[in-house]
Amino acid sequence: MITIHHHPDSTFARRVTMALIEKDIPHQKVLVDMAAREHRSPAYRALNPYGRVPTLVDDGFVLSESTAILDYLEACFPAPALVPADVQGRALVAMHMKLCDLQMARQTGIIIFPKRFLPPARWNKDAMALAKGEIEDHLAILETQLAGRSYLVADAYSLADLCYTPFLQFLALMEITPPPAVAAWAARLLERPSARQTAPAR
Ligand SMILES: N[C@@H](CCC(=O)N[C@@H](CS)C(=O)NCC(=O)O)C(=O)O
Repeated sequence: MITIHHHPDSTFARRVTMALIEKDIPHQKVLVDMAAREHRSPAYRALNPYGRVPTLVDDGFVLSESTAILDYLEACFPAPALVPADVQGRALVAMHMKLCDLQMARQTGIIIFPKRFLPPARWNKDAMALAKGEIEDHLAILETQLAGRSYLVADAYSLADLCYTPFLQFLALMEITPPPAVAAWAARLLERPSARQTAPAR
């Protein structure tokens, strides 16, 4: 049985819970009480030395990093497929997953962590403005790649789209107006049952 250590406010853990729903994978969830700093406890660090969620445990096999977990789930539960069948399609999905982390996920965290969890007096406004500009530059690139398409790769929903979904959720909170193809894509992704069922409370 797969166990996923998670927190419902975590964007990265949400990727994994979405994949579990998309693939209808039997699993159990363990809530890591981040407010109580349980993610920093020796017991949790024994699973994930970096003290981050998500972490997957599968019959004693322990795996962290959301994209690695998504790849593992895809390999263990290939249907319904969330990657294309062809080698080049899979390579493109891997590229987009990496670019999501490099160009959007990190920057989104810089903006939304303070906005969700800290009083304005503790916001680093310069870092947040820089991150916002980087996201806007990245969305302009995605806009050209998404023109005339519904999804990033092979015009089918894939792990590439799934990886972006938790971060696209917060465009409004980040006060980012996405260009039209990105806006339509974000709306399409956020309408999926896996996204609706995992939408964060704040
Ligand atoms: N690269 C990691 C990032 C995971 C991550 O940063 N998770 C956040 C919650 S969204 C966390 O656990 N933060 C706690 C901390 O860094 O202390 C992944 O893809 O799983």
